[in-house]
Amino acid sequence: MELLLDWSKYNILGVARNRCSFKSSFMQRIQVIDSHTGGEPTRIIIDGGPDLGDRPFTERVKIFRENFDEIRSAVVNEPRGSDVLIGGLLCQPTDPSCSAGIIFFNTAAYLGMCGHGTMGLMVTLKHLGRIENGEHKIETPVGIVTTHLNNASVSVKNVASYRYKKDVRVDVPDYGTVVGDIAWGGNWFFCINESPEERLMVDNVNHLTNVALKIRDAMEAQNITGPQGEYLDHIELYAPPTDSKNHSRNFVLCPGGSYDRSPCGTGTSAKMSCMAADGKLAPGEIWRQESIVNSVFECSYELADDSTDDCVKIIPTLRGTAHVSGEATLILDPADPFCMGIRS
Ligand code: PYC
Repeated sequence: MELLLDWSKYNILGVARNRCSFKSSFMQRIQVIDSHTGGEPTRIIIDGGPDLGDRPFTERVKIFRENFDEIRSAVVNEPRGSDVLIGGLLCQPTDPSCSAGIIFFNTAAYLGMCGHGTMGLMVTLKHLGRIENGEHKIETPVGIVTTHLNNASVSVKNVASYRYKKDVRVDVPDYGTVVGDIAWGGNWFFCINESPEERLMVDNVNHLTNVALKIRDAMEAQNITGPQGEYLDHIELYAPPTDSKNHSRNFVLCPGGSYDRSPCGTGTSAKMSCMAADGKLAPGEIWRQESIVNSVFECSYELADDSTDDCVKIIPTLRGTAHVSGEATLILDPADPFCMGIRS
C-alpha cells in the first residue's frame, strides 16, 4: 500500500522561518537525520532547508545551485561533514503519486539520483513516523523511482539506465591504458572492465583512489564525456567477489574524491546496463554486487519499454539495507568563520 506524506502536517521545508534568511546575521538551525546504507552515509535535511518552490525538480536544482549553494556546503563540507557524505534536501513532490521528493548533493556537486541515499531516505522517513513499510514513489531531478520498504531492507526501482559507449580507451599518464564503458544509471559512470592488477580491498583504498582520480583527470583532459559533454564524475573498478555468494566486487570513486562504501546504486545500474547490452545478464537474473567494505546490493532488471537492439535500456532494481545513525540540529552561526563549510 502506498502511503502519502501529509505535507501540511510536516513543515519539512521550514519555509516561513528561513526564506531568504540564510545570509542574515541571525543564527540558523537546520535539522538533519543521518543514516548509512551498507556503510555509506546520507544526511537528509528535514527542516530548516531552503525553500526551492514548487517548480519541476530540474529547475529546483538550478535554484539550489544559484541561490543556496552555501547551504549545500554548510551541510556536507567540513567541519560538519566530509567528502564521504551525501546530503539530501527533502522537497514536496510535483507528482501527487509520490510520497516525497529529494535532491541529493555532495561536497562537489548535485546528483541526479542516488541509490544508497534513497534507501537512507526511506528508513529516515520511517524513523520519523512519516511513512510505513510498503511501496513509495520518490521524485528526483532525473525521474521518479519506486521504492519498497521493509524495515531496514529497501529496494529501489531506478530510472532507465543505458550504455552510451562501449570499450572506450583512455591513456592515463603514469598508469597505462584502461578500457571501459560510459553508462548512465541516474548519474554518469565510467565502468572499467575487470582490472586484475588492482587489489580491491579496503586497505588499498588510498592507492585505488589515486588511480581512479588519474583516470578521471585523463578523461577530462582527453575530452571523454557523456553524450551532452557531461563530466564523467564517477569511476568504477571491478574485480571478482571475495564472497562466492556474490557476483562481483567494486570500487567506486564519487564526485568529490571519496569512494562509495556501498556498492553504489546508480553505479550498479550503469554496470548492469552494460552487461544487459552485452547479453551477459538476462532480465530478472539476480546480480549481487559487493562493495569495497563487503556490503551487498541484490539487483536485477527488466527491459525498459523503449529499449531497442541498438540501445538496450533497462529498469534496474537494487535492494540493500539502511539504518538511521543520528538525529542532529546543525547550527549556522554567522560568528563562525567556517559556518558555511570549507570549500575546496
Ligand atoms: O548509491 O547511487 C548511489 C551513489 C551515488 C554516489 C554515492 N552513492
